[in-house]
Amino acid sequence: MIRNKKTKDEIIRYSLSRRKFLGLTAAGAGAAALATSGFDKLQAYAAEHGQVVKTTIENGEIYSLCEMCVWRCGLVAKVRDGKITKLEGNPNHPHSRGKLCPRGQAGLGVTYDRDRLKWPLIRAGKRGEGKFYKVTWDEALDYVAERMLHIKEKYGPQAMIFSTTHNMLQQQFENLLGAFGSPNYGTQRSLCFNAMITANMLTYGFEEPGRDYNNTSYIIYAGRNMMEAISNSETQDLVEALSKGAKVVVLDPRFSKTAARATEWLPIRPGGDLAFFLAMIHDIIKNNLYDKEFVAAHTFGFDKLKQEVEKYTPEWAEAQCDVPAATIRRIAHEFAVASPRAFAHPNWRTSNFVNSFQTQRAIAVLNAIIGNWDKLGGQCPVFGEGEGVELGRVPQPPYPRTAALRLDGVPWKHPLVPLKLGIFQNIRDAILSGKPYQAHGWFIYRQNPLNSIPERRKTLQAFAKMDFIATIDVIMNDTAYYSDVVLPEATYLERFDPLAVVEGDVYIRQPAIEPLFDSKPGLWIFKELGKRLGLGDFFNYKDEEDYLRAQLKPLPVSLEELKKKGRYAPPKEGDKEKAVGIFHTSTGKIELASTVLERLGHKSVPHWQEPPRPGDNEFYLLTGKVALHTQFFTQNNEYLSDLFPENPVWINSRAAQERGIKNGDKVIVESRVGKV
Ligand SMILES: Nc1nc2c(c(=O)[nH]1)N[C@H]1C(S)=C(S)[C@@H](COP(=O)(O)OP(=O)(O)OC[C@H]3O[C@@H](n4cnc5c(=O)[nH]c(N)nc54)[C@H](O)[C@@H]3O)O[C@H]1N2
Ligand SMILES: Nc1nc2c(c(=O)[nH]1)N[C@H]1C(S)=C(S)[C@@H](COP(=O)(O)OP(=O)(O)OC[C@H]3O[C@@H](n4cnc5c(=O)[nH]c(N)nc54)[C@H](O)[C@@H]3O)O[C@H]1N2
Ligand code: SF4
Ligand SMILES: [Mo]
Repeated sequence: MIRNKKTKDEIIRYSLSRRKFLGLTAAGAGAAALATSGFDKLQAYAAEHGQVVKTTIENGEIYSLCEMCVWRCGLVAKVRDGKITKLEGNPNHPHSRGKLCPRGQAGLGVTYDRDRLKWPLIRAGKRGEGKFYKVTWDEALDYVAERMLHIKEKYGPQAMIFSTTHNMLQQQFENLLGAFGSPNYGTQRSLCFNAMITANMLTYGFEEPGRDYNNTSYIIYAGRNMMEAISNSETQDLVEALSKGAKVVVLDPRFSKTAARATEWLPIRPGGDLAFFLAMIHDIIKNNLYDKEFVAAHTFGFDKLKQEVEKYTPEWAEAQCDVPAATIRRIAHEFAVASPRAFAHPNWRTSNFVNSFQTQRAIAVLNAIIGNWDKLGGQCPVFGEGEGVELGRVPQPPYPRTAALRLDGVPWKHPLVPLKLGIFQNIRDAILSGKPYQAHGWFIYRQNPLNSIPERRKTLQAFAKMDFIATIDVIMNDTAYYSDVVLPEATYLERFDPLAVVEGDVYIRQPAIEPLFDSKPGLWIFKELGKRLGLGDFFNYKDEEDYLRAQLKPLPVSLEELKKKGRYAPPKEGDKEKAVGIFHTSTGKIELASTVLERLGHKSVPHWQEPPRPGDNEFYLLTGKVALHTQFFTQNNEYLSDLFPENPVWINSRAAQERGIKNGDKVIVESRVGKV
């Protein structure tokens, strides 16, 4: 270790217990201190440490983008006397439409969190002991580069894993791994909606169809808790559709807030959705309720589908999913009659069960046979992420070629999974087995794999096999806590990021205040690290604004103008339909029977796969988002934690009664992989 020159008093100790700061304040200074703003507390803390909290902009309103979740709504930050006093929704951004959700409004709780990461840190004690040296950026970046180059030299670039969760800097992150020469890329998608994307790619030839909430009269959700797992604009769409009288059916084992607001809630057996949808398809075909003209003209493989679903009667499905056969028949009938002003939502958390992929295929196929494609109130073509405008690029050389296999088995074991999404949890298994080769380093940006990949113990074992782990974050999350180097990124209200293209328009994220403490924008961090890794040519921009100018080069808008308005909307050529209205499958049609699955030796049509069932005295453990938190990011946010401090476990009330468990009791939840 090169850090032994440091003196003892520069060591900072962290603790993993949540809300430590709030606890201390309450006990030490009482209610008066709690009433002061996050900013004042942070400033007092800075003064104690001889730091000045600098701000440049004194007063004004700044257009920027939220980062409290991956929906990235447009926001307006109000700045008074150098402090951000309030965040509001940008009326001109399609994701916010003038409104921020509670998490978005609580964004100041990140920027003005006294516990936020403030300085680069290098581990002082053992991994997971929580002791770090406070160091300079030069020291930290030199150290990261030295360790990464050492791994590259000794084991090859493929021994470094790079992982991140969807973000506006993804292109620079991919640049880093591409230039470094590693094929090992971990994203959150396989913990999130890989199954949905893969199923839609195979059925429609693109990632996710859009939905016309404005004109719909019937929506089926299966495990999409839209009222709590908020996608701001789509949640607004649902509220509107309900108020206009659309029927909303929610399949969820839990009585979620979406179930509570729905027209009809169907408590379904976990993992049973596939049976429900197969039976709907069976019933709609059997009763000739499908759109024959559309099926003949635009789909492929109907006869095979018909043959397969013959056996999936509603009575059969009832035994698999606990929804009564008569209910399935009624819903199938209502849905077909409402079509084409009807859709079954493709859902997001779709990587939970062994049959999730088949479930997603069944949903895609159900939508296709009722002919709701490109019809009012049905499914519709939309711009994919980043589509619609061609931005300029900072010039860079091509990436070095790599012959190494990917540790996640994509595509050599798993040819259907898109390369840019991968299978994150497989990387962990490969670290543990050392096959097909041993990884030695892990570079993590904006992600918390220690919490987000199921079976934390196993992830800790994988960490233990790493010679080196670096994390870039804004808080000391669990993963950072176990890292060797922690780099503090400036929060989203303090930095520029690469431009965002949403529905064919360009949006800017820009600082409302200067970065607090010694935090730095990601664009700066990647450039400085690239330089030290000998990869400077791949980060060929002077500073953040220079990067954005290169992106804007082909467009008739200046950075200054974009900063002022927050958005550039180029004139649209033709309509969206023209841009994305074709099916990019090998038959050019919606594939009810997938030619790709067939070619790879799989059954080509959706079919039943049995999910595991719990044994006696066992339960399914399901998770669901809550409206006031984002994943593992917001537990320390003073506004959100005050409103939602604990995450209780729910159990069916009859099952609870049988076990003598009362509301508010503490229970132990135990499984094969751990106990809480
Ligand atoms: N038990 C359980 N596990 C789950 C889920 C669940 O509901 N329950 N959900 C799954 C799903 S859907 C997903 S998408 C994954 C998510 O998995 P992860 O992405 O690993 O989880 P997050 O908590 O969203 O981690 C994001 C990290 O980004 C950091 N961050 C936020 N803003 C910034 C920034 O501006 N810069 C930097 N550098 N860092 C920032 C946050 O502090 C946080 O630590 O988890 C999956 N795993
Ligand atoms: N407030 C808030 N909003 C968020 C997020 C957040 O962390 N907080 N995260 C964002 C992200 S990354 C994502 S991916 C989306 C996720 O959006 P959703 O997919 O809607 O999220 P979840 O709440 O994980 O799961 C939805 C529901 O599925 C139910 N469920 C579990 N198993 C089954 C099953 O077998 N069948 C059926 N029918 N239902 C089942 C759960 O009870 C839960 O209510 O939310 C996004 N929005
Ligand atoms: S949905 Fe909420 S948290 Fe997510 S980006 Fe929009 S306002 Fe921010
Ligand atoms: Mo997600």
